[in-house]
Amino acid sequence: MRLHSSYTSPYVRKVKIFLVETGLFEGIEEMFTNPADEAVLRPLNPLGKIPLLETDDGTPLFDSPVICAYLDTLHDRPRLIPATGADHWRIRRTEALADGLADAANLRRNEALRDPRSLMSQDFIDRQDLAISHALLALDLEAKGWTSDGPVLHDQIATAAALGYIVFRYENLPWRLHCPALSAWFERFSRRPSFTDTSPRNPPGRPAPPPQAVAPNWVLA
Ligand SMILES: N[C@@H](CCC(=O)N[C@@H](CS)C(=O)NCC(=O)O)C(=O)O
Repeated sequence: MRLHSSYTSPYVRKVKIFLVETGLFEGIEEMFTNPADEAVLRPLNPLGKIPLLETDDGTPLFDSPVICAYLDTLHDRPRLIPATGADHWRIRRTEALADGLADAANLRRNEALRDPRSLMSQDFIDRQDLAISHALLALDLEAKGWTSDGPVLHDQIATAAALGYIVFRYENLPWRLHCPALSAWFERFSRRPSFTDTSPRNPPGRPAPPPQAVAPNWVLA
């Protein structure tokens, strides 16, 4: 199998954490694909986005929730996404929440870096800040159930990937103060090899990105 990936994408990181946690990582050929490379990505994914998984029979799979659900059928450990029942829907919903957090963080960043700055919409940024703060609070509620002796399922993997992106891009956002359960859980999860081995980094040979034109805010009281 071949995974089209990148150095910083939280969705790619989610897939990679999933691969490590299920013991499937060794069987993967990782290919760093620039989404702007129309010739490689567009024929495989009409949306031109990564992550993109080419399965052993050459089938292209996207997006990250679909890839993870597929990968969960390939290993013989306990499922990270239970196939049925309330836990299935709870975990899928938390994945959607975590992915939405990453979406808001990503959209906000692109908007805050808009050039020329006169085109930047502060309203749009404010709306993403609201989504970021509310999503983090909702994940804090979820994290209250994630004890150190419980299993690490896909809800935690998706949350770790999104939170890793928040920490990478918005290191000054004071979320830990408002989300103590999430913060304590993240401290634990951050020590897992699946997390440390998949840290985002600036692409080789590319300069560090410019600082945010508009610093992120915790918008709730
Ligand atoms: N919902 C998608 C989101 C994927 C996504 O937005 N990927 C970004 C990288 S972080 C991308 O490829 N963007 C390139 C583009 O939109 O042209 C998933 O979960 O896989």
